[in-house]
Amino acid sequence: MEYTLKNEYLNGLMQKVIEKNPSEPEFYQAVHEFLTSVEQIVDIHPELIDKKVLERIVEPERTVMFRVAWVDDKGEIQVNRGYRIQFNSAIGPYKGGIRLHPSVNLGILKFLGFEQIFKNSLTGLAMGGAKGGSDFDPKGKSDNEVMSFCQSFMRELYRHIGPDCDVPAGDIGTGAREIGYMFGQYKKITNEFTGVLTGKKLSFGGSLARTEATGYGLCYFTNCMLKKKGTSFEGKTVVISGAGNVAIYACEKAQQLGAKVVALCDSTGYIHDPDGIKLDVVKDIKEVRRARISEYVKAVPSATYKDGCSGIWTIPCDIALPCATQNELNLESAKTLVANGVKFVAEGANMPSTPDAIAYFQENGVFFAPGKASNAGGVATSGLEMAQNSQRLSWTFEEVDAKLKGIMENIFKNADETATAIGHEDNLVMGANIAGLLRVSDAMIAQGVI
Ligand code: NDP
Ligand code: 2IT
Repeated sequence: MEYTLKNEYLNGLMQKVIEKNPSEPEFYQAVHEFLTSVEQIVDIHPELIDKKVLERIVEPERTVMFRVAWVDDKGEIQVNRGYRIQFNSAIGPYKGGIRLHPSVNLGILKFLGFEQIFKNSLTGLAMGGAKGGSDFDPKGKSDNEVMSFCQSFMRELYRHIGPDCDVPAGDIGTGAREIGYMFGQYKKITNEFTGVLTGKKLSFGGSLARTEATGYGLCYFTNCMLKKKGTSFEGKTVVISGAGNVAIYACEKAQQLGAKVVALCDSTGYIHDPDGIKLDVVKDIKEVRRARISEYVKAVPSATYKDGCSGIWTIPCDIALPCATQNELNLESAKTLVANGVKFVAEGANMPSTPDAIAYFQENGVFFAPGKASNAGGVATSGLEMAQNSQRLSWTFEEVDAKLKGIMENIFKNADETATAIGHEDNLVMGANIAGLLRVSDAMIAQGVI
């Protein structure tokens, strides 16, 4: 892929990013998409160049990399690498998830941390951008091994985070179990019970609706897109990739709003249930037993299972919600989806669609939403968890859910109006990047050269 831009200055900046960050293709992809949007406004916002906002924003404020040694159930020592990228704190303490997956590397976490800056800005809350993680694979590990890893990970991370400094949370491979072990270790070392992590269990400071928030928020956002086009979820056929936290609760809310969700997948394959996914079966497989999605057909014999993930995009649908991982939906899949009549694509995962897939959607009348806008409900509700922790209060499910819905509707309005204002109506990629950036750039300039 060539990462060029028409604007000479922005093109030079892009080439500098490539030179300074060797072998980080996902980071280049995220920066390139961002600069392509910024290209639309550099003339009317000369401060972005004069004050070197763009040069500064592509450079993380701090990157921590560390050894994570732990002992497995056989008594053998294992060594993983841990990371925390504290990308930007202009509008609030660093905030973002922790990914535990064997594919994790510096470039992937930098793309995630970079996008988190604009996502968090769009929520309207006071949160800067960060991301962390490790190449540790929780799959197939015992609870004891996961605890051993999480404790070792936190033995180093604790010195870099804090409730007013950096507040990590879940992401791929990190759910309530991992957050619990990390929280316990942080508390043990610091002797402080604070809201230093979000996504905690309810018994020690977690927020109601945080588990559901990313998936529900994605559907609230998609609902705004549907509404703009004079329609709704009612009676629509939906395909959702993934079968993790985001996918499960996107499925739940889409069903509540009257849609029929016909497919889900995990990294081994996908299930197709033309009668509509039975979510209680999926929750039992994924949340209780931590098993493979292929188990679904044992409980629902009328459904089918196929190996491989990309086949899920060959299933005809009106709405596609990619909720698994980056670059899972490529140009070929985009063409198949369009040929089969898809009209709306909203990203639950971070950067799941390749750039050529996004361009294809936009050129073929598909209303497309980028993850940094449509999946912001998770981190927004993390922000609400932080607020509750600071007050030492818990809000009801209904209160949190209503705030989440309001935030998602605001994000849609902001991204949509920004896109229209620059002459690119319905281009939510541009709208989200620019609306997210302007708040951060205003704060960065006001705070001087730091
Ligand atoms: P989970 O770990 O709960 O689930 C991830 C799902 O995606 C699993 O079904 C997993 O399958 C599948 N998956 C992961 N990696 C791959 C891969 N390389 N190829 C194919 N399938 C894969 O994670 P989440 O649901 O929390 O996260 C999903 C996406 O949503 C990520 O992009 C994440 O960054 C993003 N996100 C998450 C938020 C949150 O609050 N949790 C908030 C905003 C965005 P398997 O089990 O087989 O690995
Ligand atoms: O990508 C994301 O926004 C998340 N994984 C959630 C981060 C958070 O701090 O809740």
